[in-house]
Amino acid sequence: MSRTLILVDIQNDFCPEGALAVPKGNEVIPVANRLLETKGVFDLIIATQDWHPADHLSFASQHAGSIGDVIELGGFTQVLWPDHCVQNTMGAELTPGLKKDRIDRIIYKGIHREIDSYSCFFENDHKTATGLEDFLRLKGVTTVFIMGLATDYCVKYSVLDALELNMETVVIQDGCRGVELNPGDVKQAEMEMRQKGARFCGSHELI
Ligand code: VGL
Ligand code: ZN
Repeated sequence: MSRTLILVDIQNDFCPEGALAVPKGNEVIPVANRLLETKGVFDLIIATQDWHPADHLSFASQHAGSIGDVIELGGFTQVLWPDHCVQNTMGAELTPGLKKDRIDRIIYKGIHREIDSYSCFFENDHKTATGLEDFLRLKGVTTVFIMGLATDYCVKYSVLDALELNMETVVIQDGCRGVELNPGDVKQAEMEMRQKGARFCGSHELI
């Protein structure tokens, strides 16, 4: 049985000084590295990258609105973000501190201008697949461990989709940090993931 780790969006723009800095986002790097360096913990490692065109419609710069505003986009609610994770820029790169040599597969998301994609399985229309589900099915994966950035967006939606896809889903809690546009968002996200069936663990329990 393969143990699969999904590292969500551990990219420069989500770390301190990045364009969409997640408070203490850099603190997940040593957690990831410890799991990657310890032999036998995981045998399949996926990393995702938020990967937007420069004119992505989740960017406040493409609208009259301000950062943090909520608009309607293609029939779905959309938070407006600062320009971030633009394809082929430094901000979109995995953080240099991350031990990348053990990553088996990168999944890019948010690549279409018209629709955002928080989940690493489906875009926000809940239809367009990123290819991750097919890849995991092909590998016979039924359990996924998920950690990364940000707890209240991409981690949360990835976890909820994994559960909907009937995968056993474990959140590595100390390997996640949240944006917290509103105070309490992380707690709320954790509660929602738990209610839908996610299990939580600490990275130390896996090593
Ligand atoms: C994310 C907001 C916008 C994330 C990505 O990775 O959680 N959040 N794009
Ligand atoms: Zn994004």
